[in-house]
Amino acid sequence: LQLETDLRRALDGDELRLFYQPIVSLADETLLGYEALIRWQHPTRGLLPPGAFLDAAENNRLTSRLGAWVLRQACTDAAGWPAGLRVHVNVSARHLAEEGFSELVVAALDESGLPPERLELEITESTALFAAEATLQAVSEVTARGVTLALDDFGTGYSAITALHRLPIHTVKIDRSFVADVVTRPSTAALVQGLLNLGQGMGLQVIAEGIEDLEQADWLRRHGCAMAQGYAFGRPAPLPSRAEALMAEVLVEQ
Ligand code: G
Ligand code: G
Ligand code: MN
Ligand code: NA
Repeated sequence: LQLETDLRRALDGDELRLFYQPIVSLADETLLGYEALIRWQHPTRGLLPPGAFLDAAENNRLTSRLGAWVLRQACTDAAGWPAGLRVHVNVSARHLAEEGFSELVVAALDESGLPPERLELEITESTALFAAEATLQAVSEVTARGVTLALDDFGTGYSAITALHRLPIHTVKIDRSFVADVVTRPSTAALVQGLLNLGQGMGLQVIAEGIEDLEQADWLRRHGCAMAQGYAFGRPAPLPSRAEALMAEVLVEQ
């Protein structure tokens, strides 16, 4: 299989990239952190989105290699950011259930020097809902150290509310499909209001995803949503290289 061969080469070489999308406070638009989103800089096919290769990785037992690369790279990158900023890393259900997952997280934190409180792992509702004993164990080991968990795509799974009871969730991310219609569709507005109430009532952090315009941002702010992510605040993008960052500092100082 060409894709599999290519992916093995990508993992051995230097073809995978992490893009970062800002997560902001809706009250004042201050930067709170970034979500890491994987891309593959393929030598002939160009920059590939995760949909083009994550399933192939899962089916070829490359999940843990790919997941380990993402975790290590994200922790290393985030360790160089200003101290308040957190990093969100997407974790697949399969990787989370694999033996050695919690040891990997601990190693990524230790090697990078990133304080555990600055790492949030994003999982999907089905990951939480169908979590096996191994997953529950891995989660309790990493959360005991201070790493937090976010429930991604909240509201789209089979049973969002049950998922909240299965694992120690810290943050829920309201799926962008709801945000897209929140201003124009009263039934979606009611649904999002319900999700916000649920999150607040349970003492969870709530992030609205996929905010594309200021009307959506305004609606969410007025209805009590504290945090947001979306094209309106920044698209996923590579971090500036060290050289560019230094150059920017020099320019600011002058
Ligand atoms: O990055 P996009 O812009 O295309 O992301 C599409 C999907 O891929 C999202 O659901 C996101 O959660 C998932 N995804 C992005 N990066 C990673 C990653 O590093 N690991 C896993 N498991 N999923 C990821
Ligand atoms: O499932 P997850 O939330 O991890 O995926 C994030 C995905 O959402 C990525 O594919 C990212 O590129 C995409 N995304 C982020 N912000 C926006 C947005 O404002 N609009 C749309 N359409 N997609 C977004
Ligand atoms: Mn995510
Ligand atoms: Na999402």
